[in-house]
Amino acid sequence: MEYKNPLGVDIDLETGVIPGAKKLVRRLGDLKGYFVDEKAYEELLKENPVVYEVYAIEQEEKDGDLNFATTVLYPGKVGKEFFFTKGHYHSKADRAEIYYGIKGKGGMLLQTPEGKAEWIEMRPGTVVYVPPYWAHRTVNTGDEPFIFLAIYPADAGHDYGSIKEKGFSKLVIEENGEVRVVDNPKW
Ligand code: S6P
Ligand code: ZN
Repeated sequence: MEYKNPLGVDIDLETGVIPGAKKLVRRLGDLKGYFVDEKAYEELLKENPVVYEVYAIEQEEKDGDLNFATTVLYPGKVGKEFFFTKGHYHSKADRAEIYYGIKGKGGMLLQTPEGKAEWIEMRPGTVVYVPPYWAHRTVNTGDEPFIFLAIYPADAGHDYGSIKEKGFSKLVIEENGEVRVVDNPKW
């Protein structure tokens, strides 16, 4: 039997960086078609800001093993809609996931394949359980980076397809200075 080596790393709780992790950067240009207000999207695209960064420590895609990753989701809006991650189902749809809030303010939109949506607010210390089969997207509703840790099965994979096409049935917007979760008119 060959055993893998255990690993301990310190997440920088101010920046979200995991030393030695693989870094992925998503700019606004990578999120074409995701925001409802297309005019506001095209306007902000001139600056093409970074929307989020992911620092991931990933294993081979085998069952029983675990990956973990931090996400640094920057503050901002496209029209009324707060910045968010793309959102995905898992390729192995029955794989669950745990999120842990580290810094900043935001929340998670979850959705079943039938379109039933839930919104869970997150702050530092919040644990969110993502059950099997639920799509999940995080949203920054604050004015500083929203940083969280995700722990997920190594064979979960990401299925972005249907969220890219249809989005979520709910939008998280700012209206009169308040965070509101409303029906998506394009759903
Ligand atoms: C992976 C986990 C997170 C996200 C990350 C970016 O299962 O849920 O690490 O990958 O927050 O979101 P997305 O939707 O672009 O993968
Ligand atoms: Zn996931």
